[in-house]
Amino acid sequence: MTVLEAATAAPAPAGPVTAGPVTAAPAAAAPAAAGVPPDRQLLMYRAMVVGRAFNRQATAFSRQGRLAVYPSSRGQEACQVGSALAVRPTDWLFPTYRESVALLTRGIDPVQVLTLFRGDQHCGYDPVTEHTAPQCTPLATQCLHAAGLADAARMAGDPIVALAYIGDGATSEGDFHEALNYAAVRRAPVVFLVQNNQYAISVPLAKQTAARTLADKAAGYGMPGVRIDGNDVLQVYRAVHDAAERARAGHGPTLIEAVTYRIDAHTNADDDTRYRPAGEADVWAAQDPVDRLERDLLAAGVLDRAAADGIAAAADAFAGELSARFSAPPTGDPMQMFRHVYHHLPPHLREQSERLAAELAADGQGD
Ligand SMILES: Cc1ncc(C[n+]2csc(CCOP(=O)(O)OP(=O)(O)O)c2C)c(N)n1
Repeated sequence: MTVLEAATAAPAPAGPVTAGPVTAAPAAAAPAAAGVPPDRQLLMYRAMVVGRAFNRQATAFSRQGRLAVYPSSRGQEACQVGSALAVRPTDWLFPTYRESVALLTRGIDPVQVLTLFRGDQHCGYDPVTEHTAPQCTPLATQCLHAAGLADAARMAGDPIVALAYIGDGATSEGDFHEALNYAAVRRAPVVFLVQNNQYAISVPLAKQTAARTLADKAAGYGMPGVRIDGNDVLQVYRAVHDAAERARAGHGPTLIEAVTYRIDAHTNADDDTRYRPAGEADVWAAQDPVDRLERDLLAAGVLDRAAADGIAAAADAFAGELSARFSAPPTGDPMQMFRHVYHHLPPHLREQSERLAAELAADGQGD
């Protein structure tokens, strides 16, 4: 089965709703494999291995100057894959810049996923057909969009759920508060998934909030808060799936805090050795979500070495194909960025547009 097929397969039947008081620590969650059939666990593994290869390849593109920027989710593949597979294809995702692997898992073409990071002001895919908003760079604004869309769907009787992704740092933004408050009051069918990867660029969580956990914040809005191990794909899948079905049944939003770690720097433009203690990433690497699932599946006999090697080879081939497709130059018209915002360009933008037009003409690319 392809990654795309894996991403669009129907979720497993609903289990008990994870609601009520927050769990004290990720380890306190229920046995994760319960209720997720082996073939589905295998699909998750495959999607995570492909996601890791995608992170590696996109990071290489950024180093080669073929992408303007790439925010890697290496170390967070369990959050990305588990969440994307836990909702229905008709449910809406509201991703941040970090969610490329979730979009890939959903079945969106990898070249389209990377379009925004190439410097195009539009995302490469059609948000309406993909049921996926453009990857959001302003922190937390996507939470408001998710709450609004979900509430509108609720009023229209459309049984869809919005899954809003957000980082730990962005929970300090006013838009996060406003979106959770609105969604809870309106019983909007939203799942807010916080990937607590410990840092907002260089700011550690302890400087971001005085709350004991981010999941604790849910109580203040009157919604369930769930804290899970974000490096365990089955816990992520289960928690998001249960929260989505709870929302679909009319019981309103849930806040999920997935505790994880960003192994790579914030983006290729950032030097993480300046703010992270040496050795910290190594401690988390021992909890690596891809290795962990591989170990579990090997131990359970769901996977054998030969199959794992085959999946690794397929992921390498996927990355190679992406690299080949990415050598084609972008097709967008650079002059497009000056259109459709101002009826009359202000003098500084007029000057820039004239300069760009002259450069394009000199390159033989002008109109
Ligand atoms: C409203 C707003 N303020 C500041 C920024 C600059 N900025 C970009 S990413 C980032 C850190 C976000 O950290 P977090 O929410 O933890 O997400 P992560 O990058 O770790 O996934 C900041 C401050 C921004 N994009 N938007």
